[in-house]
Amino acid sequence: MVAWAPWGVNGPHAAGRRMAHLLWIAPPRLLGSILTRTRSGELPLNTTDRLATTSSSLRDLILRKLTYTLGKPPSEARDRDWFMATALAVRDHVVERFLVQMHQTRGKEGKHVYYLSLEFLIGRLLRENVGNLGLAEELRTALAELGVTIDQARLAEPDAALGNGGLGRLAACFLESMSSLAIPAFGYGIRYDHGLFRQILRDGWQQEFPEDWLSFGNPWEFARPEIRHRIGFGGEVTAEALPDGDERLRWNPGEWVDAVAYDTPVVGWRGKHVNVLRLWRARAPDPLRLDAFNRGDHHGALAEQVRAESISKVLYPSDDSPAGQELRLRQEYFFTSAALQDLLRRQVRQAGSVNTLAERVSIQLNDTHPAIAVAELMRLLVDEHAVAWAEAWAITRGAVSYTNHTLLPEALESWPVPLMERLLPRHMQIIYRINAEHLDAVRAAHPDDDRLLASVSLIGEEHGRRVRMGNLAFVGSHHVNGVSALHTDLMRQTVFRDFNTLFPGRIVNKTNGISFRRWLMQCNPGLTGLLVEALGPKVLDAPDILVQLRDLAGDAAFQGRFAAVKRANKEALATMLREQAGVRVDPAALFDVQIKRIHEYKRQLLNVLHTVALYEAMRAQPMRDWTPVVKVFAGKAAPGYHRAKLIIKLACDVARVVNRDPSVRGLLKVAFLPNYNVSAAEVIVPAADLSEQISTAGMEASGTGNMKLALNGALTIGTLDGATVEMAEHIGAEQMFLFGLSADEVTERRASGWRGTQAEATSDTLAEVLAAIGGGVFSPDDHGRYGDLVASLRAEDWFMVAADFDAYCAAQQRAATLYRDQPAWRRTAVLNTAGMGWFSSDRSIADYAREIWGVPVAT
Ligand code: 26W
Repeated sequence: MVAWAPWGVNGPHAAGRRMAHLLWIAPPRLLGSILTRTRSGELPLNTTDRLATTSSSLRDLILRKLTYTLGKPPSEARDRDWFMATALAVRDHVVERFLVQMHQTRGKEGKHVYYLSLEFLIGRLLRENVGNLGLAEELRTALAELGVTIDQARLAEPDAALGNGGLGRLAACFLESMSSLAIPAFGYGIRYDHGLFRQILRDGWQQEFPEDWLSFGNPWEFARPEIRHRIGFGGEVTAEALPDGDERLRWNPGEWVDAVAYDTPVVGWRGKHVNVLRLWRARAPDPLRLDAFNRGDHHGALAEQVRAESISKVLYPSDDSPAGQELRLRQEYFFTSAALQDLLRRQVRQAGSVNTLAERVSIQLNDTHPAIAVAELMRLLVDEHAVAWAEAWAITRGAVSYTNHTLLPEALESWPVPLMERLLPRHMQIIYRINAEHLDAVRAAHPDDDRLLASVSLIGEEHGRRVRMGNLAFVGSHHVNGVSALHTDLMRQTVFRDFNTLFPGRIVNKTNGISFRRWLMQCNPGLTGLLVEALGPKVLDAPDILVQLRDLAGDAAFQGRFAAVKRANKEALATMLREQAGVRVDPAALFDVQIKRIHEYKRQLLNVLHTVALYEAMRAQPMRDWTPVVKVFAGKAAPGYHRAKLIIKLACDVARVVNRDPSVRGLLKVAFLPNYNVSAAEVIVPAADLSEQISTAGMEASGTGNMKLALNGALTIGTLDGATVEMAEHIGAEQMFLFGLSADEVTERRASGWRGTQAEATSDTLAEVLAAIGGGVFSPDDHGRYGDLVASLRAEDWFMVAADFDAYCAAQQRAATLYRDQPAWRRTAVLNTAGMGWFSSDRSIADYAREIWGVPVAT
């Protein structure tokens, strides 16, 4: 068996094209009927009809898909058609595994995990599915025979961006890991027609355009029109007297929307297991009001449909900032209710009743976005399944757990009570009752502590009465977790301090991880091949053996091969920067990358200030022996986040000036790559030398880009924030360029009334940089453009950009110096990869499974 079959990179094959044409003229015999009727106990496939996994059978299957499903002859096929045909062929293999698995596990399904997330940032799936099925080599040959390269097909796949950033990408990595660990799981989310916007930079200003990932169809998904749940909104609650004198409350919604299921299979590593990502699409129960249409009211006839379907139209592009709109609440309730109705139906079908729900399912809430689940599950149990309140509460708390992903106060969701009362009147009653019982218990344990009651109440009174979704999620969960050790500690000390006292032990840590399949094996086949040669194929299944690389870190020959892989990846990135950012760079230079959402706390601005400082220094001493540096920026700003958009503009303004200035002799280049997404990351991550993880300490919950970059041999320049702290423990702090204030020091500074002018007074460099930017050196067309930005750094400096500036420049200096000693740099790069085994999302998921979900994991 081939242990590692990376994607080949071949040119187009003219001979193959001719062959494809001949094959098309004489299409291969249709497979017999593949599926037989499945009664329980019967194998769902005729063994004689099982798909073969040879390259020729794959070739025939692709050709058949092209011909009969897409209706195209090979001579007419475009790259997109080859992608579709290939994906459909690969999907058949996925389905086959799924059916066999269903047969094997029927009746002995273990506890199921349900991962509820408003975002799944999936990216492309072809390479992942092919890689996990072990079909890469066969597919390469199959496509070559058809005259197509695997990359032609691969690059034609749209990038599914149903998420904003870290939280959504984490959900995608977690799903893949759950399949890889054979944990029975469903992902539940929304099938947005339009994912995250396409970013275009016009003269350095971000502009947003709708993204249309479904316009040519999605070959991975199965529409399930028969799986549909009714979701209510508005209306009123009525009381119905029961014969025993009790009353039963009934919600009569004023409006209905249907949630229709679309299933995407998620294949685990080595095709071990297939789970399903079930995304809901909103449909109006009645597509058309025919009476209105016939009256000539054509808009009115469609109004309900438009209103209903707007729920799954578009992803909110907010990241760490409140969305606030009613539509967002409708989205959250829509998918949460659909998910819960769906899993309850499965529970009743399999177990006969809802009573054993907590033993049979684990419901993980990805942030507070699905937190309404606590009230909705209560409603379904009490109102629809006639479970007594106390028992329903025990079931709910036994089944639900919640992950917090941010401490930023402006990102903690809360909904105005009047909006909730209008949209979800029954839920509001339920929340009041949960709150009353919760506060009674608190009062009993802590009499006369009004501050405590106000702090842990589910209703906040600060900005009008609002339902605090974090508090609702907390009381309704058996475990609440943070996403890095530091973040979890800060949760205990800050947002959930009082809850932590009331419910000691409920808050646990689950440090994030990344899928090594996507973020090493698929995006960096060169490095993967080298690792397999050095450590054996076991490294593909047991990433902890990466530590053995430490023995090779000083080996000149190994270093040389490691560096050669990096060099090839840098050449690929250089091509992308030329084509997409219009910047020519030298692949020998130090590639210093910062790729993530643009946000003040992530401090792209600090990086830009350093860029300006370096530029000024190079101009002052042009003939010094400078380390050549390429600064790569990529990331999107929330459309309404003006400061973030201004920071993008500044990076572009600086790039324009620096890249054109002959006095720096090309030793400093700056590129802002537009439209950052998962696919761009797959090119940038393997090519980076230096990874910027420079958030204000205490503000980045975890970070996962930090992990991707270090795994691929980038050295980190960073603050002790999020999971970077734990990376330093695993890699060794001396192998990183750590700098700046700690989280505690940031808190102290803020409390002490820190001002950026204090830093400016002691740093000539900072003073010069601020003067240049503020004075319009980079904005000759608009001298005042950066006046406010610079003023905010001189004043409160909330994000400690001025405060950390000198320490950051010193760390940059250390990096530039080390880069000149290539053997030392390479040794450090190898040690970085060696220390990253623990950051696999398989490890994260195994921790969730054992410590939160109570699900067995095969190890
Ligand atoms: C209500 C507005 C809103 C929007 C997005 C609030 C919160 C969010 C997310 C929680 C922001 C987010 O993506 N957080 C990131 O989650 C990653 C996965 O855990 C972490 O690695 C990042 O540090 C964290 O910023």
